Amino acid sequence: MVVFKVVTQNTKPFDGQKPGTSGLRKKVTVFQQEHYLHNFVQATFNALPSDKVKGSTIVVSGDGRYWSKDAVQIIIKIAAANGVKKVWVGQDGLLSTPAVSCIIRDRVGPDGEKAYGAFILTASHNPGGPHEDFGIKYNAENGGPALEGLTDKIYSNTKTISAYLTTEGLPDVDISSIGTTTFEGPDGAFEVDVFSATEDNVKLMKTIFDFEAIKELLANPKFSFCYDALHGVAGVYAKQIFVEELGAKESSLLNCTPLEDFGGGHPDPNLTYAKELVHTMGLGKVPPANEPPEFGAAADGDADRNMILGKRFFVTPSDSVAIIAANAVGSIPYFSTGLKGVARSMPTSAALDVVANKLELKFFEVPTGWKFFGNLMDAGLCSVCGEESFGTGSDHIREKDGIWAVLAWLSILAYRNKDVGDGKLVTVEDIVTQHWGIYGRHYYTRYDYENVDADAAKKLMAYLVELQSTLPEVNKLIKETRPDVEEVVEADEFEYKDPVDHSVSSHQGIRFLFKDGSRLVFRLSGTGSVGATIRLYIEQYEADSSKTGKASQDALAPLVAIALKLSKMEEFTGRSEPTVIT
Ligand code: VG1
Ligand code: CO
Repeated sequence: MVVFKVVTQNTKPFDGQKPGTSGLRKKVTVFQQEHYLHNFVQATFNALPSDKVKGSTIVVSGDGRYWSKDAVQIIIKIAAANGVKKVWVGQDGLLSTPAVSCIIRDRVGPDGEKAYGAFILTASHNPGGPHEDFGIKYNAENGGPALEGLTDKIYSNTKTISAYLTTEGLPDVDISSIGTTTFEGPDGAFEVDVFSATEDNVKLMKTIFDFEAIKELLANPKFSFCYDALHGVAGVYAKQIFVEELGAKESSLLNCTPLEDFGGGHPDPNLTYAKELVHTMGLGKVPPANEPPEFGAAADGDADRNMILGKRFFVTPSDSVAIIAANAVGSIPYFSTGLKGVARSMPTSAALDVVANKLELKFFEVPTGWKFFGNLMDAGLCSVCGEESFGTGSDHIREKDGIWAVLAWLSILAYRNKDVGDGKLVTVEDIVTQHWGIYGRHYYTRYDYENVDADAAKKLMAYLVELQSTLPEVNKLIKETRPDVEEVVEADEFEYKDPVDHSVSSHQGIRFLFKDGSRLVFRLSGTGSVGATIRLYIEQYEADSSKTGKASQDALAPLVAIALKLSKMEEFTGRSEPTVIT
């Protein structure tokens, strides 16, 4: 058996190893600097209680982006040196973010062991490749992203780190085939266990959804299905679940082979970046050669996001979570006893609020980032939650779950069509328009200004905060720009007090709240790797069901004009157009 030693390697702190909304994301070239990843991993181990780390099992895997395989080997060695007894790795180093969450919570190893935490190697929806992004985040024992208390500790450790532990004599481990490799370290055996990326996840999905009902829907000749993994890790799960388990045609999968550079694209499931799917579904500029499928969906690089499309129809993520919540009971066996509560991130539209109100469900509004849902779910306060950024999920795990969202929609469609017989199929569009008829419609859009000069972005945000203290000024400007828009009645920076652990998160987005319930929200992204990204969220509620059929850009045009005027967007950033509109 291979015997290894533990050695101490001196190092110096790197600037800027502060985890953002979802982990540390930087250019690959930054991560490739000697000691860079090592420092962050050691800083994480130092932030965890050492008695928990010693003898523990840790998961290491990710979305398969460029440099992941090197990173897996580096982390295996640092883990071994820090007293970890077992490292679990998905085959080829691949595990989706939701699958990691599932594995931490549900997987029991051959020796009865459970995982204590995970390093997830992903920069999610950011592009990959030698000159693009890499990322790492730590997930805790509940399967969810590390909370701010822990990420603050990690960051503070990165600023003072002077040495890390690694091994001498421990070779790179073969992660391409399933099986366990055992080594001998100073504290005894150290094991690396490579296992199927999909097995535990499929098992869990089968306990949540009625696979037979979905199978029947997919087999209905009137129904057609299409899924685009944008060359991210979702492809691995899509093949197993949609094709192998549910009988979808192999040809219904687009870009389902994971690639280190995602084929050169942005693995971001929205109308701008999921080009092929958007075209196939009849939502592109040029009509497709074939009749579009009834249902289409896409995922991001690490498969925690989802975009849901009907034939020539886009479902906004804010509507999607509201519709899933409204239809869960009945359509999805996991929710047969009802929902414990629902939650959304602050910039997500209030469509979910209206459902919660009508169905008398507990409701929570949290800051942007999935980590904020974890405490609510652990406390049994929330079953379904979502973000406007194409994230939807439930308390079956502690991450958003792209495949789960697709299965949820297929379940709703299957349920609505169970007695369709020779009749007309109930479509995605039907479900959404019926929903608007009952609950009203939240017109919604998000403007992203990517890679803006960081200083300019900060100045714009500071200017907006200042503006908030002079509402009469703001309302005067509104009157001058669009007299048809109601006045702003409240303006603040969103602050969240966690109802479970009472921790407070401040400066979570600048809000302008209008008399009729419309909202403008401004935030700086916490997931970019260079410069700054300004996000502008615009929302307007229409309760009158005769007015819910407008084109969203028309309905929102007055508010967009006001947002750009108020923020002096072009003046500060030099941008006359956003990079992405969703
Ligand atoms: C973005 C989204 C946020 C999401 C986060 C991580 O963060 O707005 O809703 O939770 O990405 O998603 P930001 O700070 O850039 O706005 V993922 O799929 O990139 O892990
Ligand atoms: Co993601």
